[in-house]
Amino acid sequence: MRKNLSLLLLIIILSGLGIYEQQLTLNAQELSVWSNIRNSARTIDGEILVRCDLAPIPNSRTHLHYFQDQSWFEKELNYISGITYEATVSADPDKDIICRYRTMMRNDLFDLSEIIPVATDSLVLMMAGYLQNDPESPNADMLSKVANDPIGDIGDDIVSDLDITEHYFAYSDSSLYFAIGNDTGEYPTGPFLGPYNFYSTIIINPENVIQDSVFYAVIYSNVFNIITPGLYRFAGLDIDNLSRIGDIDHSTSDDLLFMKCSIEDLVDDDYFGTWPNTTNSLVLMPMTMKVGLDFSFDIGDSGILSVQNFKQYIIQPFENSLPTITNIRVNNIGGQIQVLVDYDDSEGHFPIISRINFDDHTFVELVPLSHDFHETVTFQAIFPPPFSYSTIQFSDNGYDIVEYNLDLSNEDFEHLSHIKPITIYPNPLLLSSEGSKLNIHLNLPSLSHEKPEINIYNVRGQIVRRLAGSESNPRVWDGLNKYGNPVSSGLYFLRSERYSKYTTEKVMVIR
Ligand SMILES: [Ca+2]
Ligand SMILES: [Ca+2]
Repeated sequence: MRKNLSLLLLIIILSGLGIYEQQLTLNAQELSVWSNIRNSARTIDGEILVRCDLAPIPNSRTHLHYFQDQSWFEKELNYISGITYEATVSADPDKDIICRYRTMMRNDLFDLSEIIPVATDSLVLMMAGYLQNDPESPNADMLSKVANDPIGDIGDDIVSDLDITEHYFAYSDSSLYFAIGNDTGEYPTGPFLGPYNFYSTIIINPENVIQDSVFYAVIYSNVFNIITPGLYRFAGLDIDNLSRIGDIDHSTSDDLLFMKCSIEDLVDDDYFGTWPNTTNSLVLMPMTMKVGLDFSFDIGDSGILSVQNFKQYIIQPFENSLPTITNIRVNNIGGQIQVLVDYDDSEGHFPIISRINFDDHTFVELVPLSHDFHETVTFQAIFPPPFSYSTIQFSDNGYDIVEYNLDLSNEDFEHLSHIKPITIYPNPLLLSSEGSKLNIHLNLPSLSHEKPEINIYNVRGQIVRRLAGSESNPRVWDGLNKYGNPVSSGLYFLRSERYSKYTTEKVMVIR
């Protein structure tokens, strides 16, 4: 069965969209496993926080890699909220930082058995390493590592020169760079009369249906003058349908074999399909082959399959202007106070600090309603009355604060302070009737994760019963004390703590 790779690639991308639609405004230009990549300004500690929204792919693991001082560094991601993850990179204010994400997942997408007889259990999705200067001979540190490969995973009749141990990839504006490591660190092409060693990386346009099993490969080999190092088009693993479509540069250093081909040679080939394609990606797999004098192909070893996304994220840390806040709106929604503000930052920085501080030293977070910080982003906070004079604070670097006064004490909102934080019914509570219970509504902000305990006191100030913090609204008191016995008739107090403030409501119990 032939598979349309582009369709499968879209499935993975779309698998993340259900969640996006609920939480965020989707940026159609940025359909990807890693979307809304954004960073803060440089902090006083010389660090930059980098966030992205990750499509929820089962059995996957994602890291952030960044390029600094001619090397790539790998960072773990920390969970922030929703589908947002964060990593911290150290930043020299004078140097660009190239960032890329790499996701390792189970391969549920590609079945290449039609064209290449190898198992592809795992898959790497990564933003390809980008080389700004199109270097003649890059070193391994400049290329982005795709993966290691086990030693010894080759057949008995395969020489260890063909045992792949690691592989790399990168691109510049005009070239593709490949590197393969093997078990010996040497890359002989084989004896004069064969069998011959082929070192290659297979290249597939995932959005071009694999018509007639066409794929491409950079190959380092030497079979007389018939198959020389170059960029080739295959139509199945068959020498008769092998066409040389471009030259490659090749070299050996750091025990690695480097190959470099022209992007133009590849994408201008008649069978290649459209470039750039919709997902801006190529599928790669390093492969070694043993080729007989009769031109029979045997697979030597293969490395992990990867989808290389030609998307770059480059941070320029040397400039910063502070964000501006406009259009502050305060609304009464169902007895809660909703504050909306519009946030703009000229460098597209997301804020490290975004909150409303109250005069009693408590605060609520302002939460962004979208994640594309190159546009205006509206932030929202919802919190319960009572309210007072307060300040809105934003900072894109954690120490330069942009501050606005928020005066909530005007008459438009005076009535809000009369809304009871706790409402109860029935009151009085007649315990003598069958199944009678007290329903307790906490008028909590919808965005709050706070689940306060409600304590019930008698008139002597003793705790009669604790109602644990829970999501359920209303909470219910069955008129029993903590020992499970019905309380006696009289006045009781319900008390709860929110935002460090106590609120109290009275209930009369009649038996
Ligand atoms: Ca291997
Ligand atoms: Ca800024």
